Amino acid sequence: PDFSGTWHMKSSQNFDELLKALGVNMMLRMIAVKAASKPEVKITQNGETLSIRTSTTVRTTDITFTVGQEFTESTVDGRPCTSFPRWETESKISCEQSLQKGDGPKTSWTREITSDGKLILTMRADDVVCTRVYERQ
Ligand code: R13
Repeated sequence: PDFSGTWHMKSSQNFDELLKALGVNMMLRMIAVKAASKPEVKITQNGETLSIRTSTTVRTTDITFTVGQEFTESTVDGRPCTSFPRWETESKISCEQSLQKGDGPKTSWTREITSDGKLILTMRADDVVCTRVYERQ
């Protein structure tokens, strides 16, 4: 599928719980949750290579990866990790993360294009799942 486009978030569940599971303190969680309620996501895709820019007022992240190849990124709480994205289905990328240093909850994300053209992002930390639904601008 085609992930490319400028995406706006329509709903978010459990983002605060996710940060809590990652051990982020209440003050930083409040700042992060507020900023993450109005993100802008820009994706460009070339075959199996995706670049994703996720912008908020307090934090912008850029990742570029090719499905099937390891890359370095950060967990949502900002810890460097090695990530391995793979196709879980024809329209869903599933990415396991492993921390470069230290221990923490097991983290991963998925990004999926639904048949009605929405982008669904999930982020996990152990058994906590945050689900965010995006629509094209
Ligand atoms: C600030 C510092 C404290 C930590 C943090 C974590 C996440 C975020 C901000 C911060 C934000 C994340 C947004 C994620 C989105 C994901 C998506 C705990 C490191 C800077 C407060 C804002 C938008 O939908 O793809």
